[in-house]
Amino acid sequence: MSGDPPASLLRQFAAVVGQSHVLTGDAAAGYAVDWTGGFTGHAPAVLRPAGTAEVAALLGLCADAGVAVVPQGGNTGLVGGGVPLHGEVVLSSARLDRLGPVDLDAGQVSAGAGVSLQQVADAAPGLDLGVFIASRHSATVGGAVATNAGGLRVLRYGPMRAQLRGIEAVLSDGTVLSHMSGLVKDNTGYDYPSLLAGSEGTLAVITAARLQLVPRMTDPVTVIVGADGPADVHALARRAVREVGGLQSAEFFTQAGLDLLAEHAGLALPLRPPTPAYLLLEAAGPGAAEDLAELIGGRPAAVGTGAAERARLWACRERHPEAAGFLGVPLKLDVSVPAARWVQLASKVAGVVAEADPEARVIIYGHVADGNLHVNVVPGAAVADPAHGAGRAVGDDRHEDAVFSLVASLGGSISAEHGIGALKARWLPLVRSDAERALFARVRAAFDPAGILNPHVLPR
Ligand code: 2HG
Ligand code: ZN
Repeated sequence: MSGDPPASLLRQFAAVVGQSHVLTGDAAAGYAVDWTGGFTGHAPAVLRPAGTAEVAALLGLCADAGVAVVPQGGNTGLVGGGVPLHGEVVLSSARLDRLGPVDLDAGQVSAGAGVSLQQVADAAPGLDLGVFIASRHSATVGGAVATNAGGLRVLRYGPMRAQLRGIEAVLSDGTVLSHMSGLVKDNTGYDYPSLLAGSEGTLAVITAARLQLVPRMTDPVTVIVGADGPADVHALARRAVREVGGLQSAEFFTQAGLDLLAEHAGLALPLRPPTPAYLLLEAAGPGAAEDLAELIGGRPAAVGTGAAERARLWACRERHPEAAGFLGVPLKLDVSVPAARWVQLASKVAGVVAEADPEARVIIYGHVADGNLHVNVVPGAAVADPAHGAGRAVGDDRHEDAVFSLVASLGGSISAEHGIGALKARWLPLVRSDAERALFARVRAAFDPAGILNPHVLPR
């Protein structure tokens, strides 16, 4: 169906969720734009179901009417995957907010799709959620599973998929799938919860997840070590992974990003004099402080053990997603390469962007131990076009072409942890073969024969 849903369909939606949970007009506008301002669409209606049965009823109505649906959680995504860019109806998980009691025997909890990651992390005093991302206060369980969110502790606990012990989800024909018993060992057929992790809302609407929790850190120590550049950072991070038993995080950023944060956000620099690059390490448990001290040796370093000091050091890394935004609307590229090629990627990426657009500004940072680099690009003023959301002329793909070609030549991925969304769909053939994409399409058709779930995310 093209155009906005007819009034009769809106009345049917209201009969399921109640009139006050069918938002239209100004009330729906906030759901149509992402937080970077890079993706703006139009939400003809935002539906706020209170439970799985209501999700099933709504999807049944949408499938019958051929109305496309974009599931939306905390709207903290970075690739336009949760925004109605083509006038889709938004299915908000805001009211799927039930957090179950923690199962202390299994160290697990069941959480509705709309529960925030921070609420899961706070569910029991001695336990924590293994996935730790800067947007954790807004990002939701459903969105984090659907995008297989990564973040700052992947080297220790893996991404969201690794925390998943079960799922509840609704197919586009209204069928409810539920496998929430949380068994650690369960070889009884296809592992569809894993398949839904990273499916970006294209296969089913996730309504709840069973999550494995991890022990809460004890006696954490955070350090920022000064380094000469990517090669130095990478070598030190590799040693940290081997030599620091309680290592939780190994994060890279540069002085260029810090300078922007210092100038525009008043951030205090961690080291004086500054160095070109930095490695933030966090470790916990017995021996963490000693292991880190041995690793650092005589290098310049700032060390934090108390909550306030650690927060001050973490701000230097966690606020990096904002840094490029002070220069314009950033293009957020999230790439990874095999470990042995990370230095090449981090050293060359600004150069390939400069060849394509000499006035572009590039800020890099990321999860060095995962081979993951975030490349935030603010295109040069010469190509800025305020009419186009990303601050670029329509059809100007030079920046993505430059970065993704470099990544592909290094055997890497054009999305390490943010997903393909709308932003990267065009480049998927660079890293996934015809046979793979044909299989994706068959899987998708099996889950969503009506073709209504996030139809513009990942090519069909
Ligand atoms: C991070 O690691 C997030 O801070 C966001 O993945 C990265 O904004 C970005 O590009
Ligand atoms: Zn990241």
